[in-house]
Amino acid sequence: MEIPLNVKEKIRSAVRVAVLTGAGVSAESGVPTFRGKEGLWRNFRPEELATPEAFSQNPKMVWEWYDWRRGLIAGLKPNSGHVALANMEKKYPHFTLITQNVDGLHEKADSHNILELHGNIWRTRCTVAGCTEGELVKENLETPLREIPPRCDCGAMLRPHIVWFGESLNPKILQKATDACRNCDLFIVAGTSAVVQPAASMAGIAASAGAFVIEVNPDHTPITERVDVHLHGNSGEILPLLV
Ligand code: BV8
Repeated sequence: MEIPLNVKEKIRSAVRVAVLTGAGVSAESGVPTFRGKEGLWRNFRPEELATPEAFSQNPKMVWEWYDWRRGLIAGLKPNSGHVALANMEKKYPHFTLITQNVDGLHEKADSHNILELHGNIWRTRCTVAGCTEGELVKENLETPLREIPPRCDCGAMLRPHIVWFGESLNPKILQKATDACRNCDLFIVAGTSAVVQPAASMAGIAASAGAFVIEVNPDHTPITERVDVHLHGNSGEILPLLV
């Protein structure tokens, strides 16, 4: 694909860059997207499982779903899109990577300034608020899990350190992401169907703050009409061309 001249110009002249990624950026690494057909597990839709209600009704089943996903993702590698974003970060004095993905592949690709809006599938926390372990976020759980559901050292059940539908995002992380959208001069939104809020509103926030907005996606999305340039194609191919 040929990158349009005005995009090259914006990439060169940008000083403050913010990037929002979704499941599409990890698709080429083999991670099933949320709304693609491969995202199904035992015929459940992610929206039916990634909720506090599903977890309180059937913690074992929700944990089996996460254990399955962790097993699937454990051996996967960042793709050229993740690597391009890690390289891009080095080129700008101000660069914020906002991700909806919970797979940890941006970190594996050596990105640094990452805001994980929806948490991280490799982290867990205790379900008991006053747990002696505190809100200690654990990273040391094996894959596959030895015990389902896994237990905290205090004996209570652990939960994935993930933001479920109907749960609020971490206010500090959300504030940092919104600030990055408001203060950037270049906003790249890649691999997201732009339906999940509040992430789906971020390109609009950047645009109304005067940023030049580039969308990278093989399909059209609800924000395609409002971005400055829509680059049709896979992020693994296009993002390296933008660096
Ligand atoms: C909240 C963790 C306060 C789980 C996830 C306003 C209006 C309507 C509804 C709401 C609203 N505000 C809040 C809501 C409710 C809800 C929501 O947005 N519902 C939607 C479905 C309508 N939001 C919330 O509950 C959020 N909380 O706002 O709190 C509140 C609470 C209640 C009510 C009001 C306010 C919390 C949302 C977080 C949910 N957790 N993940 C887990 O992973 O286990 S979201 C989940 O969807 C993933 O994180 C995923 O990243 C995210 C978004 O999906 P995408 O990343 O876009 O992936 P998708 O498969 O959809 O699309 C892939 C895209 O990639 C496609 O466009 C495809 O074309 C493209 N693609 C494919 N291949 C490639 C590619 N692109 C590039 N290259 C490729 N190779």
